[in-house]
Amino acid sequence: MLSEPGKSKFQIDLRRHLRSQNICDKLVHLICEIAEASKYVINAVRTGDLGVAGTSNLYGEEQLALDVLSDRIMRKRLIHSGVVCNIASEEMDEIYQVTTDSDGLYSVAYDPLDGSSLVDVNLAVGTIVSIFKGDNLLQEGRKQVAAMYILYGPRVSLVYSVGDGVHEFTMNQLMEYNLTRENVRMQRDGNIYSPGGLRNKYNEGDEKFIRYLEAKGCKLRYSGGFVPDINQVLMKGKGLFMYPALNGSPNGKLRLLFELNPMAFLIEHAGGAATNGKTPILDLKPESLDQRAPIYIGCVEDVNRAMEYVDKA
Ligand code: P6P
Repeated sequence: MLSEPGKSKFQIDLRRHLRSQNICDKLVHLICEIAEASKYVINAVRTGDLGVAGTSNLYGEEQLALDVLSDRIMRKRLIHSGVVCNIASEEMDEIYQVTTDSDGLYSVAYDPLDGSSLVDVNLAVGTIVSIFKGDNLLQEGRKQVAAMYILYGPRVSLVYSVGDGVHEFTMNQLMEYNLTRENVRMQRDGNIYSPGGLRNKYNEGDEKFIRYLEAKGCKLRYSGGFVPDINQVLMKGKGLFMYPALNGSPNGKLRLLFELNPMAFLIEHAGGAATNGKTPILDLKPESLDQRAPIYIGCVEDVNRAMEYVDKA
């Protein structure tokens, strides 16, 4: 617990907390720059055009104006940070090389506004960020040096880990991020489940698992936004989010680099687990930027139980 004489932990800002984490100044600067960029993304979410951009992303999905604007905000901030050599975005077709000299620099993969289609019905959305040392973004997620998300909900919160606990900051009236939860921990077992995708496209094992959860008395909590749905499981410390393989979509929907790796890093460092049904997410070797994978993520017992049902299928 980070304590400062005369200061409640709630007055500890993001930079001060990062400096207590025994990481290099460049990584402190990078995470703070991403936090600064989020303030412009918030403005875009609250006031930006809700229409389509007339373009599509590397998955062939139609981009919204907010996707393109949020991506430009993030990319510009990272390019000018002075500590980034390569950038990959869910909204860009290929890696953006900032500099060929990667010595002491970082590579960043991000989803600038995950769930952007939810903004026009005023549901919570978020920015998801994965950070590696050096120039290689196609590494196993376990090699990330940091992961974070910013959740644009009724309150704006920033959650990060550099491998030493998971910590939440909440934005105050001055748009400063102050510590609100330190060393967030998952329980072994839970009573919330968040099933992504269409149930009528679930495989037999997944459908049986859902029926087991319902028989156990678990509460269904699903918003359709990966960031708020994961944040709920993480901050309550209970339950499981799943987006399984679907009939017709053997790898599910969610993206390994931009969504699954950072969230799996955070959940594991909070004492939880994340797998694709057979292998820990963080041990999957990405073969391409647009790789997808099924995911079961949350409490260790719930994830293990899911594997029992999936294995029997
Ligand atoms: P479905 C949003 O589009 C997203 O990528 C994630 O944020 C979310 O978990 C998932 O898709 C929702 O997908 O098929 O349930 O609408």
